[in-house]
Amino acid sequence: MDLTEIGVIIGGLLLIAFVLWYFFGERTAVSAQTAESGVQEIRVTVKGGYSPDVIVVRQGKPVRLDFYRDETASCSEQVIFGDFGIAKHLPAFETTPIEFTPETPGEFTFTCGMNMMRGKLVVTGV
Ligand SMILES: [Cu+2]
Repeated sequence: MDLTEIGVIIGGLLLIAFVLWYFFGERTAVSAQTAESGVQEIRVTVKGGYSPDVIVVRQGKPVRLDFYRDETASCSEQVIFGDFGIAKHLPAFETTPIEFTPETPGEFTFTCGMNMMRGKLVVTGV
């Protein structure tokens, strides 16, 4: 391996790092953890936004998103997963589970009832 090849490899790695940073760096993409029951679980804190606001799950396995609403601001009292036909009321300072099984890979936006707060569910293929 000569210096040129090493340079190309390093350049390629830097490019990959840059692409990852560009698309994911600003937001926090977090993968759901699969419990023993086989359910992909993740806790989402609702406070002026969703944290994490990018959630990665696998296709074809049940998902449970535990939304903990850590505020009383009316903006966040509802969460809507339009692609899954889900609209749920989130009582303040309580955890509300939202359960479904994503059958198709893709990116699905979820929002508050006013479409102001946004998050993204990324469903990856098997
Ligand atoms: Cu809102």
